[in-house]
Amino acid sequence: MRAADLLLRHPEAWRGATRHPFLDSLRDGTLPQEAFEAWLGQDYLFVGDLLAFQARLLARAPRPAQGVLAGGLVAVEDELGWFEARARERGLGLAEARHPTTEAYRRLLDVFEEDPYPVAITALWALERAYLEAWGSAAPGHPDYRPFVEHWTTPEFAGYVAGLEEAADAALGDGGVPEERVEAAFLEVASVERDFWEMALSYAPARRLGS
Ligand code: MP5
Repeated sequence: MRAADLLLRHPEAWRGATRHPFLDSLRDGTLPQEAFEAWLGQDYLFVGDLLAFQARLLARAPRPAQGVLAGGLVAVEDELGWFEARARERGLGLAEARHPTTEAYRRLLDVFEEDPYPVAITALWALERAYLEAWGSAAPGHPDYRPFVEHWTTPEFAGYVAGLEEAADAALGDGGVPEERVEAAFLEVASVERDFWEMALSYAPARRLGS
């Protein structure tokens, strides 16, 4: 199996992860400000969790995959600084508590950490590929949100995702890991990615009701 086969086998799940009213309204500018803020705060927390996951994945990666994973680790630390700068510009704080969806994603990363390496590298590829496609669907983005659309649609980011796909293909090609587990991990990523968009949209009205 190759990583890209998973996209073809599960088009509906993948569509759920990469197309969403959150992204449509980000493109046309109708997104409620609070929904965007909710996403920003929660994604910052997610990226912190992802950094820890990537660091541990790098530690057990085979030699040919170390380059792409080491580059990704530096990029993700850089990205935390980028989030902090964007939040400062908007006058927002970032020290929010994890929403249950963000917490569920963190626990899923912990599960992948216990999985064999081919499962974990495929999961990392899937979650990065999801962001590449999701933000691509929001392009060019309303001017208020354009820096975010650009961040996940650059040729460099697409190149990184392609590098992860190569690493995943190499790992999957070695065999030795049950295909069902790889497939299940892919579907778990697709599902929690959809939940993440859903969380951001539902967070805003919920917070208004509570205030
Ligand atoms: C990514 C992300 C991509 N930032 N948030 C979610 C919920 N899924 C995937 O990771 P990165 O490091 O921002 O490219």
